[in-house]
Amino acid sequence: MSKTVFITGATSGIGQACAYKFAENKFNVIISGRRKERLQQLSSKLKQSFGVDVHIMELDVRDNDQVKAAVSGLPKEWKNIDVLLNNAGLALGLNPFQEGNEDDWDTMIDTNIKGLLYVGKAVANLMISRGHGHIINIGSIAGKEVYPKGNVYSATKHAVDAITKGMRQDLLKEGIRVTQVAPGAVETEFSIVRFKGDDEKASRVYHDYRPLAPEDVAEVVYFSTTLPDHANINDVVIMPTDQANATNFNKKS
Ligand code: NDP
Ligand code: 8X3
Repeated sequence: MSKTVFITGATSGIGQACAYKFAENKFNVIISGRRKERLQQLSSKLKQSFGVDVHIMELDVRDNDQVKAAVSGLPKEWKNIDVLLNNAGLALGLNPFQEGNEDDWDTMIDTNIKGLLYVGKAVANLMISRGHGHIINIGSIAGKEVYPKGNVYSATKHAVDAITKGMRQDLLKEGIRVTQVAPGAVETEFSIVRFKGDDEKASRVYHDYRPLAPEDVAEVVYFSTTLPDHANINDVVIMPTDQANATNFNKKS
């Protein structure tokens, strides 16, 4: 029988690459995000290329009422979720703390922490009723270290690190595996979002060294689901070979 993966933030970057990877491996896929047109395009591509079933969930993870309604309103066959990928997230701004934009702080906290909690709880309860499941949270090297001007984004990813550990302990008796995948620099729309559409500033983040591609992260995420049920990868930090830690890059010039 086919397995089902539920991916938040599937309209771009790491989430989208994971949707392809799981579909290629014959998982049926629940794809969610706010941009409906992108979800529709992705759905058509996944069905066409891999012959899997796809369920579109237009969802803003910050809205707990929306999350509860979307998860409880899933058609019966889609409630058998084997893997949840809590991926939706963003950074907004790169400012010293004292110059931080409070609205950006709220959005990062609401998305990266509260959104992950809302979706995580709703889906964990479906998994508990089946005594089976795997939750994978996308953290970051920014959840392991703090870099200048990373302040609040880094705090949200440290929260993901802590929540992942907490989930693993509380779900221990429920047959649910919990994994964190924490990447370094990945070239996606992340920096375009962070710099609010300033493409030039965004492209400088990935200039002069080789960053990860979202497909590299998808390899690790998918691999973590292929271990036998009795084995779990707790935590993976995946970095570009050209990046030693949050701030140290092998730039050519
Ligand atoms: P992208 O900007 O390419 O993708 C972000 C995804 O998150 C989009 O699909 C977006 O969908 C979704 N998203 C954002 N806000 C919301 C929301 N409120 N509700 C639902 N979905 C939302 O960036 P990445 O692929 O790089 O980011 C994915 C994850 O990886 C994030 O958690 C990020 O923090 C993390 N990460 C990224 C790294 C990098 O260097 N790129 C490194 C380490 C971690 P939509 O806009 O359609 O809602
Ligand atoms: C994204 C990686 O280092 O730009 O989480 O914050 S970083």
